[in-house]
Amino acid sequence: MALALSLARQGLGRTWPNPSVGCVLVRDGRILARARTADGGRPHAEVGALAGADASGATAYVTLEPCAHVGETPACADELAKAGVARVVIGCGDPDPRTAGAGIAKLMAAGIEVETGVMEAEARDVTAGFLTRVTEGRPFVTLKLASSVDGRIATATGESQWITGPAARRMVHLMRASHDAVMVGAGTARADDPSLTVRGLGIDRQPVRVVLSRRLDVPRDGTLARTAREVPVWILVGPEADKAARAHWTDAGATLIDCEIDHGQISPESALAALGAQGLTRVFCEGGGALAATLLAAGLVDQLVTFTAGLALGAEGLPMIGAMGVDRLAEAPRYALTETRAIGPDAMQIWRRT
Ligand code: AOF
Ligand code: ZN
Repeated sequence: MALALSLARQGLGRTWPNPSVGCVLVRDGRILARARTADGGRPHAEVGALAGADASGATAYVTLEPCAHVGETPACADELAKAGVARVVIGCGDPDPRTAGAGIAKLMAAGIEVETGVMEAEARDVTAGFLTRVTEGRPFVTLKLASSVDGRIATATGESQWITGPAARRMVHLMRASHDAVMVGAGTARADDPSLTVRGLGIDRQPVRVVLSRRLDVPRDGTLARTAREVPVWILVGPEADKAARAHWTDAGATLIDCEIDHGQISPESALAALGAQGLTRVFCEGGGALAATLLAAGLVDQLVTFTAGLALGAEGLPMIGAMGVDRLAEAPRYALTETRAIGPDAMQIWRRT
């Protein structure tokens, strides 16, 4: 199962709208075949592994309950049975209503021995994006924050490059690659003219680039506009986005998605629901401070990744998170530390919503 999980991890950011699943076939203590869900979501992991070996009498280790539905690919539960697999060991259940226990039932009906809940916490963790999309209708959200020790992201004059070192920035690119999309607010798109792509890692599949811009006031001659045909750009807009801007961005190759407005800004719930409806399972939010505050205040951040550099910028520096309207501690979303690590001269910490 640990091997199946590591296979599944390798597919993160590459299989949406489907989960990245790992499958290992074993017989007499020997590994016969292994596979993960293919890029784009098909074929499924089990089908990939079964293609590589005669699996009769084998045990299949799968991170997610095998699917029960016949779609563009056959049902994995049926395929495992057809191949004569004797035993299936499952990490976590698949909440997709087409499966949700029906995969296990099919296996058992075929006389296969089934064991569930093996390394379940790890399996749920690698499948978190898909689980969140199916059960909550939105993608799993990771918020990245990079700041000085005193939580500043720029000096008072706006200088921000670079607060963290090259190793931390490289880690950010690695994290972008394990998400389906990278998301920023319009302010960041205007201030930084970011490319939001994964660079320097030899990765061939880029995450979708998502910008929230109520008025669609993202520079039309910027990097995103210039490259929208190479790597997808999706802009979440409000009703006041004007016709000319819409036409410009559509012509440039961007996809515009209309969202609801709440308290004068794009409703974060409606934005994430729209992204979930498009099939995204894992979104990596890189700010800015206003979007970070909105998402945090709405309780829509599942995981925080913080990079902290060893310098202090003082109270006049720009804070990394905007106003959240928190009056009482109990109103603030609480996170628990799951990992802490030195990355070059900086600290990286990963926090999970409690
Ligand atoms: C598996 N193994 O590797 C994956 C599964 O649209 P389809 O037909 O490809 O089915 C997608 C559904 O299959 C998806 O919603 C989820 O329930 C399941 N994903 N299942 O047995 C896999 N990726
Ligand atoms: Zn399947």
